[in-house]
Parts: sequence; C-alpha cells; structure tokens
Amino acid sequence: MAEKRKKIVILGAGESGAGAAVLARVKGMDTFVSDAGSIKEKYRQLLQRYDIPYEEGGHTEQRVLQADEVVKSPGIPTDAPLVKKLREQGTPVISEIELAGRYTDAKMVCITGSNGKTTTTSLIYHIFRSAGLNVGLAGNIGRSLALQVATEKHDYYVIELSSFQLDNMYSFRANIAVLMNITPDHLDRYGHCMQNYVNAKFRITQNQTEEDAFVYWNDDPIIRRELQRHGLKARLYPFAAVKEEGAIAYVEDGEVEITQPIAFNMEQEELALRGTHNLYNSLAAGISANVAGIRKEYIRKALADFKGVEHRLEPVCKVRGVSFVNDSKATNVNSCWYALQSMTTPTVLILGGKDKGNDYREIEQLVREKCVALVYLGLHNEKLHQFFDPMGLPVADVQTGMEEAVRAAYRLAKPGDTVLLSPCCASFDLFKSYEDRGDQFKRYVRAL
Ligand code: UMA
Ligand code: ADP
Repeated sequence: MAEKRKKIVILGAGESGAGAAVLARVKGMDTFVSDAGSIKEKYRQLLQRYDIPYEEGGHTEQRVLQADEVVKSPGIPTDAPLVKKLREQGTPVISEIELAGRYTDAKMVCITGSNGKTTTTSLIYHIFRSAGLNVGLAGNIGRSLALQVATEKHDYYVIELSSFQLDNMYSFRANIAVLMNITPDHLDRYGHCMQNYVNAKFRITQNQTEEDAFVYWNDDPIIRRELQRHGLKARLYPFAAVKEEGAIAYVEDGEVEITQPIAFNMEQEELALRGTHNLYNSLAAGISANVAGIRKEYIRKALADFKGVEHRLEPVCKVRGVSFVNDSKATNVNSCWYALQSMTTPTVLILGGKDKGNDYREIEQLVREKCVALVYLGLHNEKLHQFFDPMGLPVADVQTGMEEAVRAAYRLAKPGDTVLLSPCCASFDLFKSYEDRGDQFKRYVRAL
C-alpha cells in the first residue's frame, strides 16, 4: 500500500508562503495554501504553475485543522485565533525557514538583530559572491529561502532572519549566526514584553554546535546578559568599535583588526560604509567571511567596494548647498540615533509616521546637539509636539505627505546643512511602505 502523503497547510501566500508551498509540493507533500486576504498576482501565478491548490479571502478552519503540519507566514501573529487552535490540538506550526532547512545541506550564515540586518546581510552576500562562492541571498531581505531551496542549488545561504521567522524555528541550525544588537522593536507582537522579543532573537543560536560560530556586538548589554544565561556551544566572535576586553575584532590606530580565526587587517578609511553603526556591520561581515575561510584580499576588496543599500543613510543629492539623506528604513528610535550620530553638519530632521510605542528620550540629546529644525511628518503628530516642541527648535507640522515635507525642510535649511529623513516610525499612515516613503523623498528632493 502506498505511504500516506504528509498533509501540509501553508498559511499566507506572500513571498514566504508561496515559496514554502512550492518546496512542499516539489518534495511530494499533500500541499494546500490558505490566505486570509487576496493573493498577489505574482504569487498566484507561482502557485498555479506548480499546480498547488489554494484558497483566499479567508481560512477554512476545518481544512487547516486537519493538517499534519502547518507553515505560518511571518506576518501572521502567533496569537492569531487559528494558530492558537492549532497549537492547542498539538499540530506543529513551523516557519518557512525551518521547512527549507530540512531540505538543504548548504552552510547557513544567518543574521538577526533589531537594526543593521539588511545592511550586514547584503554586505556578507557581496563578500561571498565577490570571492566566487556559490551563494544564495534569502529571508527577511525579501527572498524566500524555501523557493530557492526548491529551485536552485547553493553551497551557502546568507539569510536575514526577523524575530517573526525565528519564532517558529526549532531544529534549524545556523553554521554562522550573527546578532547585531537588541533594542525594543515589534513589541506589539510580543505581548509588550521585551524578554519575549529577546528570547526570539536568541533562537538564532539554538542547535549551534562547537563547529559553529556566534558573531555579536560585545557592548550590547542585553546580549551580554543573555549569553550568561544561555551557555552557548558555538565559538564566540564578539566585535567592538575599539579594542576592549573580550572583543576579537575592533579598530585600533585607524586599522580594522580581526584577530580570529585568521588575523586580518585593513585601513578603516578604506571601508565603503561610514558611521559607527556601519563599522559594526562591516566588522560582523568581515568576521563571518573570515570564519568561512574567504581569503583576506577578497574580504578587503569587497568591504571597500560595497555600494550600500537603498534607503539606509543613502545620500540623495545637494540642492543649493543643502545635502539630502534618505534613511527611510529608520523605522525605530535606535536606528535614528545612529543616523543622527553620523551627521557631520547641522541637520534638519524629518521624523514621524506610525508610532510603535516610541520612547524619544533615546535621541533627545542628539537632537539638541545636531538638529537646527524638525519636520513632523505623519497623520498624528501630537506625541512629537509634546516631546520635541519644548526644545524650542523651529518646527513644521506636515500631515499631507512627502512633497510638503521636503519643501518645508528645504525652507528651514541653510546652505551647508543636511536634511535627514530618518523617521523613527513605520510608514503605513501616509505611505505604502518604507520604500515608497524613501522613493517619494528622493523624487521630491530631485524636483526642488
Ligand atoms: N495573511 C493571512 N492571514 C493573516 C495575515 C496575513 O493569510 O492572518 C496573508 C496576507 O493576505 C498575505 C500574506 O499573508 O497574502 C503575507 O504574508 P506576510 O505578511 O508574512 O508577508 P510575506 O510576503 O510572506 O513576507 C514575509 C515577511 N513579512 C513579514 O514579516 C511581515 C517579509 O519581511 C520577508 O521579506 C518575506 O516574508 C520573505 O522572508 C518584510 C517585513 O516587513 C520585509 N519584515 C519585518 C521587518 O523587517 O521589520 C519583520
Ligand atoms: P534592519 O534590516 O535590521 O532593519 P538595516 O540595515 O535595514 O537594518 O538598517 C535599518 C536602519 O538602521 C537604517 O536606518 C540604518 O541607518 C540603521 N542601522 C544600520 N545598521 C545599524 C546598526 N548596526 N546599529 C544600529 N542602527 C543601524
């Protein structure tokens, strides 16, 4: 008698779910996809190409509950009623990354953290590719790992992992795990409990063995505390901005030094990315490449010729002496802190949007030091008024959109100043996404 095929249900048919469905199908599972909303045309076509049955506009509970295993898209909260029901009846709910990890023996280089994930992931990928390795780029950066595992063959994957993806990972093992930092973010998804979010981030180290590497920022108080609790088996590679106890990578006398596993150095001046936060990103990427055995000259060259990532401290242009910088991806307060810290001229800061429970005290001092004016851009700017108005800086309140915000910032700036879009907030009140927000910024700046 034929063996009963495993019944797998995929919840959500976006980048993550559609890729998981293709992999499950290719591996011969009885696959069904269920989406609560409407499926984007691109993903609908993918499902149809692989002849995968699906539903949209709602989850048929009865069918979902019959699954042997469920793959949950990262955008669906773990406390969604249907997910709760699955858990209660003992059905395993996994993430797409967990599924994909079962079907590849490629080496996994995984990057997480509250900030710097995409930049570091892109930089590591750039070094690996420049060194001629057969490497795939996947995860939260916007490309399904499962789809690549189903349709391509790579020796390495460089994977950006969000806490939402880590939440449902159990057996997956990262050969090189990178944890950039942990600061409050997405707390609405973690019962407003910071420790829940911290625990999710630390899942990147679970299943690591003595053969594996854990790369992390030595000065992050939360990471340090958690390390003591977790007793990791992996070899540790902590990095810091300057030479200090414990750090195996740092800058000393203008030289980037990585001391383990193979001694590496290059001039800090040569690094393509500027600012303290980007030094961390370059160190993390350099260590990961070093651990993977990539030759020094490839690492040096790639750290020097990396082009940067759009919407992250991206220089736009200069208009009559005023520089414009697009940091639309700064969707939390900590990333804006680093942006302000890297400013070398008086700054007009454009901030605001959908607040995620922000505490602006973190940037208060830097705003006093660096900013000459503020533009509040959002549908609800009351909290910004309340916090920043007492500083006495010139302020513009913009509720209509980017065009007016750019004009207001330009009016408030003098030649020699920088207008910085680094909003501290999500974009969804006035824009489709942070990319849309950054694209509009660049368009209206260029039209000045
Ligand atoms: N859906 C349901 N049921 C629900 C809710 C949503 O079926 O209860 C459906 C929607 O109708 C939609 C699909 O699920 O069709 C979308 O799933 P999703 O929100 O998980 O999005 P994907 O397109 O699969 O993209 C996901 C990540 N999205 C999120 O984590 C919200 C992408 O990260 C990631 O690039 C992609 O997988 C590939 O790994 C985006 C993101 O915003 C960029 N990430 C957050 C961040 O960076 O801060 C974590
Ligand atoms: P993520 O993918 O984690 O959101 P990005 O690389 O996209 O991180 O950067 C997001 C924002 O955080 C940008 O505004 C960027 O300037 C800032 N940033 C980048 N790297 C770091 C870092 N190591 N620490 C703090 N902020 C950073």
